[in-house]
Amino acid sequence: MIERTGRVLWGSNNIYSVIDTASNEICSCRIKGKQLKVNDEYNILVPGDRVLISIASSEESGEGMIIERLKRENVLTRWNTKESSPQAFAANIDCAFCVASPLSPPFRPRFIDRCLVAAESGDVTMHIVLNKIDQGILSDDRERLDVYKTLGYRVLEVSAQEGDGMASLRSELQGKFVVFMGQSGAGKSSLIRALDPQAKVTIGEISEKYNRGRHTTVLSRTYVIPGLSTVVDTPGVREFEPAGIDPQALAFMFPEIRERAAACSLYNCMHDHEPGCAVRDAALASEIHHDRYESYLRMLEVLKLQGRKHR
Ligand SMILES: Nc1nc2c(ncn2[C@@H]2O[C@H](COP(=O)(O)OP(=O)(O)OP(=O)(O)O)[C@@H](O)[C@H]2O)c(=O)[nH]1
Ligand SMILES: [Mg+2]
Ligand SMILES: [Zn+2]
Repeated sequence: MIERTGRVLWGSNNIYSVIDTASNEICSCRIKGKQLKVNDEYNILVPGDRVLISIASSEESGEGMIIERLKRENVLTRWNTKESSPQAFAANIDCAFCVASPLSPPFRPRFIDRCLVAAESGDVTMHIVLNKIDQGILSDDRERLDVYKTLGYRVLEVSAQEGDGMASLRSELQGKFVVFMGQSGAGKSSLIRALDPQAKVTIGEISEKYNRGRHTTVLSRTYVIPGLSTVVDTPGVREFEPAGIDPQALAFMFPEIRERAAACSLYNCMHDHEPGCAVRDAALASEIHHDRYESYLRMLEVLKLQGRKHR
């Protein structure tokens, strides 16, 4: 038996595709018995997880055993509504890209806000990719994108179809292990195809009736793009809820609310309705964009509810 370290690319039914750190070879591995002691987690291993594997030294089987999951540097988690519990979906990420589109599916800044909060809480750097710029962009959405830029988030405007902006996306990806996430139909898989025409990736259509994607990608798959980067393509979702965040800490996941929350002198303030709250005052004075504050308020309610459901 030889022990080595590797990185999980994807997995299902206890068969994981793991890339060997030393050789860069991809092998399939199983979790050995009950050795992997990570309790109370919906997903024990997610794309990006670093693992200790042992591979039989004989030539016959290329299959390895996963013995241990190594400590995560960061993790992206969402709330699994069906299970009423937090669900990790990627770990040890250099950065994540929240992929959105301007018209079909429509631009939804609240959705982006929730992704950004999940990233902040999991210690992941997140950039915003507005794909399909060939469809044009409405002025309200332009304003909202500018707010993200002012807050320090990187916004890339691209078209997987026409190729606009793809060079800057490429340079952002260079040498990294990244995740594409976002609404179904925004074009996550299309971007991967545009970056690597050889990638065996399935692309779906936009439902005309509902103007949204058809959930074409159903399982996270990871694409090693030669000479560029490793990209986890995640299934698009209709709704995204961050998970595992103490409602009291939520204010610190919004860069523009953070400082005001720290300066708020009210005891145990949730920064939502309390008179004299520094955050609320800043929102009333439009120093915080009203729609971002609205995002904060809505997420606060959702997190309070999660806390009651998750035991
Ligand atoms: N006009 C335009 N359409 C695009 C562009 N990129 C992707 N599309 C279309 O958008 C649709 C959805 O693309 P996908 O790549 O399957 O979207 P996805 O985000 O992977 O969706 P899920 O797998 O369901 O999460 C397809 O019909 C693509 O052809 C673009 O840059 N411009
Ligand atoms: Mg897809
Ligand atoms: Zn306050």
